[in-house]
Amino acid sequence: THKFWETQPVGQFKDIGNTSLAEGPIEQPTPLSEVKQEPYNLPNLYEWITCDIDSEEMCMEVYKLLTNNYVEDDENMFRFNYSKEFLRWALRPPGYFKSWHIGVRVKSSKKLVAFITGVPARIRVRDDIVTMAEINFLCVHKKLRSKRLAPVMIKEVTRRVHLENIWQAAYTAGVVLPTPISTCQYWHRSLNPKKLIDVGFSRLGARMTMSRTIKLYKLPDSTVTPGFRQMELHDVPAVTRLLRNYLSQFAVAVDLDENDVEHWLLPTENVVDSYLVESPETHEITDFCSFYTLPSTVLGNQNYSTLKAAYSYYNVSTKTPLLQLMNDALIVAKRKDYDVFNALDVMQNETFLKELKFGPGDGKLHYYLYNYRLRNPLKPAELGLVLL
Ligand code: MYA
Ligand code: JJ1
Repeated sequence: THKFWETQPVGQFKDIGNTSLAEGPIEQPTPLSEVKQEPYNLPNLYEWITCDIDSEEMCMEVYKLLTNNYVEDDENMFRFNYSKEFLRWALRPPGYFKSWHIGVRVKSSKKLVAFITGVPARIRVRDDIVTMAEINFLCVHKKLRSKRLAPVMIKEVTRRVHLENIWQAAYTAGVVLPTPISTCQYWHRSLNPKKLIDVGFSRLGARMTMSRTIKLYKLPDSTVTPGFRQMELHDVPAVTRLLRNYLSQFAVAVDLDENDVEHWLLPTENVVDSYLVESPETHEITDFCSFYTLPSTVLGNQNYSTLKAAYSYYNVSTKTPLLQLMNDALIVAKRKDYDVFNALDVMQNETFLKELKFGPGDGKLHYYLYNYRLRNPLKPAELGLVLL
């Protein structure tokens, strides 16, 4: 019942728990000369393009395709609205390949109707560091759904990844496919409860009034941790050391060097925010927290058109209790006018979610690896990886 996924080198449902299968690559690499040199065939009306995301026009076309056709919640009330600046950041990390930013146009009208991307990343799986593609932003225009275009997009990105001599990938999806390495829960912390209720993102709890709800979620105006400040360029070496040491405890985690940290974690307005704690005495960097900005379009509401959401990214505590660090993150997000702070139950997030008044959402996020088998699924707390 997964006609496409059954043909791919991914963990199959029938193999779950089969201890005779070793962990690691499912298929061996082939010589590059044996990788198909021409793109896969598209239905005749369509053509492949490589997107130049640096170009303002191209970036705008991608932005519009995603704004109108990308991921929605299960009741179609909200749709992810990644900004152009965010897309440029997400798609141009150190060592990125332009050839992995793939679009499909209608030949006659030149209209962009589908998109898929990859970016390179080193992912550590237990003791092995594997160069992978992180696949994201798979999107087919609403009017072209269920025509089996997605499998062609996936095969084409796979071919272009293989051409760079990379043979594994990591991706997340809201749908169940063969076979998740882990299934995570979304949690939400209201910052602007009145608006969240007005747009249908959350509901007034039982025996709760609006004023009691507003009081429940109130936060102080300023952060409490001495030495808490924005990350700056000169912090990159210290933050890299802190993060690498922290991420070493997880079964699957991203492997970040200083270049990666500069790209992924140095603050970029309305894209990514990072804060750290510099000890007022020793000037040591002891703690770190970060979130990225991903608004959602509110579909069909009279009063509001967008929801401003912060998504927990990478957080490390060595001196400041994680609870206090994340409470400071909530305080800055509130001060910056975010409506909600979202987090997955990855890494050590379980330890603060309930206490800081996050509630479970109706969405789950499944994590996947391509051409790499794990014998058993992981607990979310064993994941040190957040995809955008
Ligand atoms: S996850 C975000 C995905 N995007 C959205 O949800 C946006 C809104 N939806 C759409 O645009 C369409 O519904 C999409 C499917 C494009 C998702 N991941 O063309 P179809 C399988 C993987 O008739 P459509 C993200 O971006 C489905 O099971 N496969 O369907 C990560 C079926 O196969 P099978 C998916 O609805 C993406 C087939 O597609 C997904 O018109 C990672 C049906 O195709 C999904 N999210 O289009 C991609 N949804 O029959 C994999 C459906 O077997 C990367 N399908 O069940 C793999 C690694 C590649 C690189 C490897 C390198 C070595
Ligand atoms: O945002 C999500 N759910 C919200 C809105 C639900 C609206 C009706 N369906 C939600 N709100 C409850 C909040 C409440 C606040 C007070 C405390 C209790 C909780 O649950 C969900 C996540 O929960 N988001 C989605 O469904 C979007 C898609 C998620 C899959 C993403 C796939 C990503 C692609 C990867 O590259």
